[in-house]
Amino acid sequence: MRIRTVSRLVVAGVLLLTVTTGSAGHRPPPALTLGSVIPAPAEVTPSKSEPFRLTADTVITASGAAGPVADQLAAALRPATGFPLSVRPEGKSTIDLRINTVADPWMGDQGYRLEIGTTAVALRANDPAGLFAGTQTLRQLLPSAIEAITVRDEDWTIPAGVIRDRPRFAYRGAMLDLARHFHPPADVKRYIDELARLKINYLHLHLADDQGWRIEIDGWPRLTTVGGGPGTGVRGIGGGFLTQADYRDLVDYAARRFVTIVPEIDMPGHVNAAQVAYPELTCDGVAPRPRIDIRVGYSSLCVGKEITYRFVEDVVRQLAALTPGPYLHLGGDEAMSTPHADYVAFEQRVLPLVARYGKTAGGWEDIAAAPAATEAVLQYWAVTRDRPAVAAAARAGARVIMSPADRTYLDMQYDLLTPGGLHWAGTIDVPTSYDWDPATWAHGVPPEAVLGVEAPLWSETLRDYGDVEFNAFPRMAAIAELAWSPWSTHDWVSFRDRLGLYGQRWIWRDVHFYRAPEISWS
Ligand code: TNX
Repeated sequence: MRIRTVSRLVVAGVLLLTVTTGSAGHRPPPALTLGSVIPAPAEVTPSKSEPFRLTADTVITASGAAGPVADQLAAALRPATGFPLSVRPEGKSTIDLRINTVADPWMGDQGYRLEIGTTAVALRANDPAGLFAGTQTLRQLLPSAIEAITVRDEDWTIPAGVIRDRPRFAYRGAMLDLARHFHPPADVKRYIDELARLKINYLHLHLADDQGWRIEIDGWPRLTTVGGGPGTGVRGIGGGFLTQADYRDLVDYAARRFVTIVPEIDMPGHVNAAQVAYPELTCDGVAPRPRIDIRVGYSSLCVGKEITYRFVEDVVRQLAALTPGPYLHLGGDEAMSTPHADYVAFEQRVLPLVARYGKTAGGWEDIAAAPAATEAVLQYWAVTRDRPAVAAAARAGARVIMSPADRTYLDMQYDLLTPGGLHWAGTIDVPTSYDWDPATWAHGVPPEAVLGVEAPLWSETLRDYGDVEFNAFPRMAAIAELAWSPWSTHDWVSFRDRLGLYGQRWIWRDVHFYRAPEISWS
C-alpha cells in the first residue's frame, strides 16, 4: 500500500488532512481487447478467431459518401504504420467501408456495425456519421502506438469479433468559453480532434461575455476591435477574436469530423464587452468600464430600447447564416441585474427571432422563466436536482441538455490541490463526473425530453491550451461515455480500466491530461 493522494480541506478554520490509500497504481495494465473502447459500445461480441493484421498490403475500399471517411481513416493509420493503405472505390480489399443500401433501423443515423475477421474488416452504417464513429472505434482497437507520428515497428493487430453500436443520446456536447480567455482556431481544432475521437458531436462556443466579444459581426465593428482587442479577457491577457472567415473555417473543420458548432451569444446579461464597444446598448447611454475580473451578474442589455433588438437581430441573422447546424444559443444565465419582468419580456421577444432565421433556440435553464422557452432547448446547469420551472417547460415541450455544474463543469477543480479551475460547484473527480444518469438526474424532467449531455469548460482560469486539456481530460471521456453508451454498460471499474489504457493514446498525442489518482495510467 502506498499513499495515493493527500488533499487539504479548510473547514471552519480547521485544517483537515485526508489521506487516501489504495493500490490503484499497482494494478497491471489490462490487455487491449474488443471491449476496451471508450465510449463503451452498445454490443460487443468477441470471437476466438485470430486477430486481423494490418500490413503493407492492406487496402481500404469505399465509394460515394463513404469515400471521405475512408480517406480520413487511411490518413490516420499511415504515419505510424508507414503502410500505403490505398483507398479504392472497389475491388479486392481487406478493410471495406460501406453505406448500407438497405437501412438498418437499429443503427439510426449515427450507429454502425464493425465486423473484424482474421482476413477482413467490414464497417457498415446508414450514414457517413455512423461510419465515422465506427472508424474511431477501429482506431482504438489498434495498439496505442498507432497514434505515433513517425513509423513504428509494431504488430498492428485488431482483435476479432463484432461490434454493433449506436448512441444513447443524439446530442453529445462540449462547450468552450472563448470569451474569458480567447483560444485561437488552431487550439479549438485540436480540441475538436480529441472530442471527435470520443464520439462527441456538438461543440458549443461561448463567444461573448462581460470580458470579451469574440466573433466579428458586420455593421458592429467595435464589438471585435474594442471588445475583442488586446487587453480584453480575464486579467486583460485573453484578447483575440474570430473573423467570420475563421468561424466558417472552424465550422467546416468540425463538420469533416461530424461535429456541429453551436454558437452562443449570452444575453441579456454577460454583455459588458458589447456595452463598452457600443454604449447605446446601456439604458443611460454611458459606456461602462471594461471588466477583466471574474464577477458575474452586473451587466444587462436595455430591454426597453429598440436598438437592443436591432443589435440582437443583426447578431442572430448573421450567426444563423454562418451556422449550418440546427441550434443557436442565446445564453440567458445569471441576468441578476435585469428586473424579472424585463427578463421575461426580453426572452419572449428574442427567442422567437431564432426560429425566424431557421434555427432552434438554445438557452441556459434560466430562460425557463419565459413561456417561449417551451420551443427552446434548455441547458440544465443547476447543482440541485430540483428545478420545477425546467421540469414544467420540459413537460410542455422543451428539450433539455444536461450540464449539472457539480458533475459536468470541466472548470471545477478535480480536488482542492489541482492547479487552476474554480470550485463554486464543488470539486469533481473522475468518479463524480462518471457516476450519474443524465436521463433521470433532473427531477420531473421526462427522460424522453433529455436530448443529451454537454460538458462546459468556462475559461476564467484557462490561460492556454495546456490548461484546456488539463481540465477537460480525462473527465470529458467520462461525459462522452454517459452521452453515448447505453446505461446497461455503465460500470465504473470497467471505465477506470479502459481509461487507463486510453491514457496511452493521450500520451502519444502529447495531450496534457490530468493523471487522476483513481486511474492506473498504464
Ligand atoms: C457560471 S453556469 C456561469 C458562467 C461562469 C461559470 C464558472 C452559467 C450558465 N454561468 O458565467 O463562467 O459559472 O464556472
